[in-house]
Amino acid sequence: MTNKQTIVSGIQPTGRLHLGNYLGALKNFIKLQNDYQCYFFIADYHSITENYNPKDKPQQILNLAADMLAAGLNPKKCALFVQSDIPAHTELAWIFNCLTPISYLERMTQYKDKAARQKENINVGLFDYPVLQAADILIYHATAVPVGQDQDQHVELTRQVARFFNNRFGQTFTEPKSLHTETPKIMSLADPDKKMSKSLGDNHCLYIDDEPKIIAAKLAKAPTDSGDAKSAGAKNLLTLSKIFSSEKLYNQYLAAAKSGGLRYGDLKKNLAADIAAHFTDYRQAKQTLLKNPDQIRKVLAAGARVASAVAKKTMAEVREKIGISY
Ligand code: AQP
Repeated sequence: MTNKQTIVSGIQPTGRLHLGNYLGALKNFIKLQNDYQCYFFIADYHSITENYNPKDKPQQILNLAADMLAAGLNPKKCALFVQSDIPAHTELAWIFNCLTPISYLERMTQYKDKAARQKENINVGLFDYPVLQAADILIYHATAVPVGQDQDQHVELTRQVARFFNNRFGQTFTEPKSLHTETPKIMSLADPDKKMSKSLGDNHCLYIDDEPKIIAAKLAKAPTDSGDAKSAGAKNLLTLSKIFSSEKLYNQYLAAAKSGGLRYGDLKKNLAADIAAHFTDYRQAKQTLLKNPDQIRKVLAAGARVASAVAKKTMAEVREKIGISY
């Protein structure tokens, strides 16, 4: 047993990871695994609330696991597993469903956005997604959840669900808080007033496995301004430069912007090279991992064993408290 605090977070296997997913979440997972008891999962049950092809899903799951490992998650330091391998998540979600008012879910902005995007498939799962997310988190008694800013409303709901349960059945769950990086909301390249999201399209996202040439081409097209870095697009590029460029270069850009003479052509070229260099080792490690999918499956199975032991213990307590243990 350890005295470390627990954190939980998941990423959906819905496609390639972009800089928003990396800078808002995964980069933090890699840092936090050294200090926390960590449960990181591939949120396959969440991902089926959107339109998808079942033939693609197994590879999407393996790809995401390869991404997370290649970027720096160490299976000796964290439990990395697939959500559906721990059926207790969905079991607990059902119990939470019976405590959560529909009106709370109707307020969720992500649900409203996604429902508007997939009008032909506004399914109950999409609506109930935050309750499953509450179960994902609370089942491990997490005290914190490393996520991007877009997930704050869901983490707040998780706290409310914990309260509903504790008030009705006695103190059981801890109320967790969001943990943000210094970049909790990376904006789209093509439309910097919007959050970088896969669903906006490839030209909006820099994927962490994009080849250097593609990174340069995408950045070259990103909208900016006359040189004072007051526009959302220029601010987004400076945010990226703060992370990926040398301090000296970043300070030069800031000084140039102050005098209204920031040359975005240079910034974009240097930034593209710095981002490509940052992910070189990751890209190679991912290719190596994908050549051995059985190794990835072994890591996921080991992670599931660790998660399952904790989840089972929580469920035994929950069943007892809600009165279905006979
Ligand atoms: N733009 C972003 N900036 C910072 N953090 C972000 N996250 C997502 N976009 C940004 C964080 O990434 C983690 C994984 O999120 P997810 O699996 O739920 O992916 P997502 O939010 O579905 O990613 P997309 O690209 O936005 O997908 P679509 O377009 O399908 O909705 C989370 O911690 C999230 O906060």
